[in-house]
Amino acid sequence: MPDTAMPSQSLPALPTGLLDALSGILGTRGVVTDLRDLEPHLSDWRGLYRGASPALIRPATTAELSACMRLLNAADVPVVPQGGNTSMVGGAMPDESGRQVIVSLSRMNRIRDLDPVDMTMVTEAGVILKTAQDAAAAAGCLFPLSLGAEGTATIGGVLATNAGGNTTVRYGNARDLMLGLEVVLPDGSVIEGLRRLRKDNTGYALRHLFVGAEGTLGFITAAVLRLFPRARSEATALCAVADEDAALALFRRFRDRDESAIRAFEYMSGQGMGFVLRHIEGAALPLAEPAEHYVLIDLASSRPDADLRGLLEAVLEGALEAGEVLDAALAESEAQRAALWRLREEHPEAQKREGASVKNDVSVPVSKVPELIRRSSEALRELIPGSRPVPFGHMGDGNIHMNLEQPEGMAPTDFLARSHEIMEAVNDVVRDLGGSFSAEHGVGRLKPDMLAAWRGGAELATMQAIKRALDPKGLMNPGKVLPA
Ligand code: FAD
Ligand code: 2HG
Ligand code: ZN
Repeated sequence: MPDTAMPSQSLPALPTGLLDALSGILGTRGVVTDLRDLEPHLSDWRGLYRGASPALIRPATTAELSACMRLLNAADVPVVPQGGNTSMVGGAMPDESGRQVIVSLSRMNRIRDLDPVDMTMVTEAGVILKTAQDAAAAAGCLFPLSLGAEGTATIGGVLATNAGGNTTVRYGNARDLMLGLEVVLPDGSVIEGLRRLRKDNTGYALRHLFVGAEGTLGFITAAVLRLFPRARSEATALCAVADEDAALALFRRFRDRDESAIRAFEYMSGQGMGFVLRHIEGAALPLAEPAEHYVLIDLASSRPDADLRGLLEAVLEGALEAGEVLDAALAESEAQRAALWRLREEHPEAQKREGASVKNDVSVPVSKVPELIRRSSEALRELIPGSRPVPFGHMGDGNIHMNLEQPEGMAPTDFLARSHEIMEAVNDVVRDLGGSFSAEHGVGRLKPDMLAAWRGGAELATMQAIKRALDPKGLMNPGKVLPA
């Protein structure tokens, strides 16, 4: 559970000569030991953890990382991979022991290749997600993974967490966008799997082991990513809908009419939208009046003549007549489209500004989303009177952020002390609906106990056997994902 231990003030010694040996491989630029420079790497975006570390190393090539890992592994030094440090579950945090070396691949930030015929892009792990999107766009293609942290999160990080985001409903998770991987194992050996093949049934698909492993099995150093045709037609709308069932009914209307046109289908509650309007500068609701439930619909097609505006209007007209949609604003320009998306993407920041919150990144079958929202909200309000449920997220793929904001006036520490109960209240509903306690953010340092409870028996035993086989000394991102 969240903790707030302070970092050790004096730098704990690594084995004698190790820092010099690492500097010998990386140069002085590649080894950071100054506390001021380490500082941003010792706490996480949510402010749940504060760790300590003797050093952060920054290899510039796969060979350098491999050489460093040979040394560190031989010296029994635990390591923590860190990308953009946007993890929502403390996955990239060192613990408080002051023994864990942070490894950042931020200098491995080259796009090695982009091929618009194969529709592939080979990027190093330190490439920022937005940079990868922009490179694809510059070549007339699309790299579709899209999430609020895309200006900071890295390709290594999004693959290591199997990130989802806004476009999963159409393009799948990060895993589905990956064809090949280059990986440095804990002992320094390198899996050279940068194949760009659509078909490759040659033994175990090792690349998939490292996607979603959250840095517990090895380092992802580079990846072959899939590209897609860029959008040539787009249409976006924000709708006020009658209730959760109406939101689902609207999704089905679009799916029945043209599933291939749906790029994103996001749900937001009146509560969350209220926080955005209160805390985010320039945010404005383009509807006549506030509602209890909203949906953001984003349609896209690579066909220049796809009449998405017509599709949007036709479906919304039917839904208005049926009383499912109460009001709608259709983007008339790129600026309006961006403004609508901003109302959705600022939800995490607005919630943070409102006060303390507990996140529940859960998924259920799409048909159960309305029930999930209703039952969890009720359970949470009952658990902590005055608390404010803030469900929002990727309704089209069944992943709702079933978050809870503290009651107004309650001390944040008193509220956060109940994090475990809050998460379990939601998990009880999720379990009943056949869902998962972590849809896209992963397990990290926050939820290994849940993994034990939800994935026990042969499933957990197999995960532990894989961990032992690849990392027998338990030095790769210790304390993350698997229960102690
Ligand atoms: P980090 O946070 O640095 O690390 C994440 C994990 O990956 C850690 O366990 C780390 O050890 C490991 N890791 C990092 N790099 C490597 C590597 N090269 N090799 C092996 N392991 C590595 N997530 C979603 O899925 N969908 C969203 O919509 C979404 N929205 C977000 C919005 C905001 C505002 C924020 C702050 C976060 C959001 N996230 C979302 C969570 C987060 O952005 C993702 O988990 C992202 O994939 C993490 O990338 P990163 O580079 O920051 O990785
Ligand atoms: C999103 O969808 C992210 O915006 C963050 O996954 C969700 O803040 C959250 O709980
Ligand atoms: Zn999300």
